[in-house]
Formats: sequence, structure tokens, C-alpha cells
Amino acid sequence: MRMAEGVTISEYLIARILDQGVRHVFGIPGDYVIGFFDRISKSPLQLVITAVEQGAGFAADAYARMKGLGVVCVTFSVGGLKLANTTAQAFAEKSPVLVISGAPGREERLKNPVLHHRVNLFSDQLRVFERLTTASAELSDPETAASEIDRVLEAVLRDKRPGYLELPRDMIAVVPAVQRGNRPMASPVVGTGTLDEAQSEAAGMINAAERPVILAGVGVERHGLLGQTLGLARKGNIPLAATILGKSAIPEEEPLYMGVYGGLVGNEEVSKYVEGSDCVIMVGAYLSDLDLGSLTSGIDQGKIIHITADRVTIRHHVYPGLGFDLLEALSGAGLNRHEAGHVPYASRQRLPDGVVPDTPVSAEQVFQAVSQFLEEKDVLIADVGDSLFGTAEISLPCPFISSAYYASMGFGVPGAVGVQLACPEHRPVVITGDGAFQMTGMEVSTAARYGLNPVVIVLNNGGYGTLRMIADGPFDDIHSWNYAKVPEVIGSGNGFFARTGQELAEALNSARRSKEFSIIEVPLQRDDSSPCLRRLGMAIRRRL
Ligand SMILES: Cc1ncc(C[n+]2csc(CCOP(=O)(O)OP(=O)(O)O)c2C)c(N)n1
Ligand SMILES: [Mg+2]
Repeated sequence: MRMAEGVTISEYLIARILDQGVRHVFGIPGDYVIGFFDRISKSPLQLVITAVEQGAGFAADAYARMKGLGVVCVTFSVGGLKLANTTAQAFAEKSPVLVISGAPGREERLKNPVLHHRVNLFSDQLRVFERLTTASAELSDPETAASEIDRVLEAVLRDKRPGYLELPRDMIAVVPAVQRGNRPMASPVVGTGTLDEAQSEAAGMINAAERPVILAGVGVERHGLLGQTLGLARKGNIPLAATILGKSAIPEEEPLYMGVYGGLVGNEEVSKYVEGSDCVIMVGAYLSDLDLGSLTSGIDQGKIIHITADRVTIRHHVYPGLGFDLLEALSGAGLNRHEAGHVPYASRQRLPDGVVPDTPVSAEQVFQAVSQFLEEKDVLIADVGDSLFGTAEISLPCPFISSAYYASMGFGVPGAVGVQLACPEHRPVVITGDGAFQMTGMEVSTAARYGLNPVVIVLNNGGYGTLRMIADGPFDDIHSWNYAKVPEVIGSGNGFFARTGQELAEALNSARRSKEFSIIEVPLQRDDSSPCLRRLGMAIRRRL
């Protein structure tokens, strides 16, 4: 939109957010930002007040993953700095989140006063967020405020990474002197010669290969590349695997989809197939040590075609400036159809029905039960810990999100709030450890307040089970809570204590029917874990 006469900076910012289809802003007010909250509350945007700022940051991240943009708004320092972790996650895992922070007014700063919430320099928070975002700006100049809002928002949408806007409180009602804005998005200019050369090199490599494979990453989801990726796979009859972060990037019913690749986290046969391939086409995949298991040999660089948003690497050289255009070009290139040979389709191996009704459930059985419980309209959110490892192996009919690379505990419950507000037709199902739940589980209160009904499964093994695999000590134990009683404290929601297979099945069914949130506490033996975490534990012990 063009800026109309008399439109304030706040109104302009709100209008640009609305332009993107965003309808919710997560956050907690404070005196430096409350004037802006007041303006948001008078706009079509709904404010979602969370229990803690980190909850708002995680909720905005999950909202962004579902909807293409999420917005979190907080006060200076005490709120803003609590978002350092969630913004770092959004940066690392490519999630387009706009962080807006209030700040002391420009006039207030003139005599360098000791104002509350100040750390050292007034500019400290901006400096922190410069490192954690793809673009940032302080909206302190009426001449540039509108174009700075546009610049940051465009960068967030283009790079699928977080951006930061700091709004001094005396700028909230200012009408910018220069009413500029809405510049067209600049895309990098790449000569067609570069694309032609990369296309012919990549197509030649794929055609010459005996066992090419596509490794799809989270970029396929973020950049909407499913159609093109499947187009390439089907044209060349090339099987696909996904990284754990991109687990739901390829729908599991796709006949060419094998399963999750990734060191010890992924399926062993799939990982062997990918590492034995003579041409790995990586699409939007960012391989971390978690994917590579830090113990596997990984993939030989000389066999990789790596396509990302802003660069293409083929074998040992880079085509800078080239991005996902190559995927489009390859789908149209003369590709041979490959003979399939033996492909391990791990995604089709459904886990056996192993739950015995009247005996205590094991961790492995919980994951089996969840796999069978999930429906297409659900979204599974796994928190960090065995919740993530166990989920890596189960078959999912629905989208999946997690902090599978940055690996910050506490994303699960607030993530569910973001998911359901972004897509009310979806039902969030969270699997979380007791440790992660103690960090941010109180956001079930936010779910209750806004009428949301996530199903939260708490795997209670009395502490940090994943870390016990590395070093077992009292530092891995946590204080025991009565998780199933949390709804009583909140004053709404359902609490279930599910010790046996029968109790778990009944709890899941009741939770499915309820219009309120549910917490299902599953007590586990201290040393019980999913097969995946057991493998990881064995590998670690072998190495030590
Ligand atoms: C915010 C944060 N703090 C610490 C860690 C280190 N860490 C990784 S796994 C883990 C234990 C998780 O415990 P829990 O949520 O109970 O899951 P479990 O491992 O028992 O399945 C910890 C502390 C982390 N990843 N994130
Ligand atoms: Mg635990």
C-alpha cells in the first residue's frame, strides 16, 4: 500500500503485517511498547498474550512455519532479550518471524538518563538482534521509517529468516515526513548463461549416475518447492529422502519417498542408500551434526548437487547467485528415467501393534500409539529430547514441526499455540519430555485463554533422559510434578495419567473428542527410551 496522508508509523507497520495475511501478534506489553499494543488492539490484528516472552517467540515461530510470517511484539530488554533464543532458533531453522520491540523514546535518551530496563548502551538490544536476524532497523527517523519497515519485511519474506524492528515509544504516533514505502522486491540478477551451465552440468551428472537420490530439507517447505521437487523425482524416477528438520516436507504417501535420512536419527537403510548414492541432489537441506549423527561418514562432496535459496554447489564448485531456479530448470531438462533397483521404503513400514492393554507402556509403544492416533488434519510438534528421536522413526500422516537442528527445549507447547492460531482447522499434538514441559508447558494457559485444544503428551522419565546417555548423574534429575493435575491449576483442560496401553488409548480418544486442551502424562522407567535414542546411547558409549 502507499502511505496515505496522516498515517502513523504504527498504522503503517500494522497495515504491512496485515498485507501478509497475518492475523495474530504474540507478546507481552511493557511501558515502552504499550502504546503500540493499544494501536494493535484497535486494528484487525488479534493480540495473543502469553505467559512468558519465550512462549510468544516460539508461538510466532510455529505460526510462521505454518503461515509464512509470524509476529512477536515485546518491551525493551526484559522482554526483548528473552527473545534472543527464539529468534536464534528462527534464524538457524529458517523461519520468517518479525520481532518488534518497544524502546525508550528518542527524546528521553538525550541526556543519557538511567532509565529502567536499560542494560549498558541504549543500542545494545539492537546490536544483539543485528546478529540474530537477516535485517534489522531502529524506527527513529521519520524520513526513513516507512522504507525501513518495507526493507526489513521484504528481507524476512525473501530469506525466510527473522527480522527486527525497534520502535522508540515517542515514534509510535509520528506521521513520517517522507511517505515512501512498498518498494518492489529486488531479486539478484543472474545471467542466463550461469543457469544454462549449471543445468547442463547437473543434468549430465544425474543422467550419468546409477543410483541418484533426492534429499529434501526444510527449504522445500519454507520456499514452497514440493511440486518442483516431486516433478524432478518423478521425471527421473529418483527416490527421495528427507532430513529430520524437513520430515514432513515430502508427504509420506508419495510412492518415491523413502523416509528420514540422518546419521543415527534417521532410518539406517535410508541413510545407507543415500550415502551409497553416486549423485545426491540436496534441495533446501542444511545438514547439521544431528543429521550426520557426527558418527557417520556422511556424503562425499564430489557426489553432491546442493540447491539452496541463494547458491548452488555442484561437486566442489559454487554457482553464486543461483538458487531454486535450477530446480525448475532441471524439471524441464532432458533427464533419463532411472531403473529403480532395490530402494528401502522405510516410510511404508508401519510399526507393529505392540501395545498390551494392561501392562505399563514403554517409550517405544507410546510412539507407536501416537503414530496410529494421528490424522491428516493434525500437526505433530516434537520437543527436543527423546520426543524428537522417537518421532523420527514413526510414520506420520500429517505435517511435523520441531526444533530439530537448533534443538532448543521448550518449543512444543507454545509451538502448538502458534500452529492452531495460524491454522484453526489443524489440531496440534505435542510430544514433550518432562524437562522441556517444565520450561514452557505453562503456555497451556495461553491455549486455554484463546480457546485452543492441543493434545500434549508428557513423557515423564523423571529428568533429562537424553543427557543420561552421555553422563548420568543427579544433575539429570528434575523435581517430580503431577503433570496430569496441571489443568486443575489452570482451571480448564483435561488431565490424564496413562500408565498402561489401555489407559493411553482411552486418554488419546477422550482428548480427541474434547474441545479443551489435554495433558496426557505417561510415566516411564528412568532408563526407558525409543529405539533411536537407545542406538544413539550405544554409539556414544562405544565411542567413549
Ligand atoms: C533450552 C535447552 N537447554 C538445555 C538443552 C540440553 N538438553 C538436550 S536434551 C535435554 C534433556 C531433555 O529432557 P526432557 O525434556 O525430559 O526429555 P528426555 O531427554 O527425558 O526425553 C537437555 C537438558 C537443550 N537442548 N535446550
Ligand atoms: Mg525427561
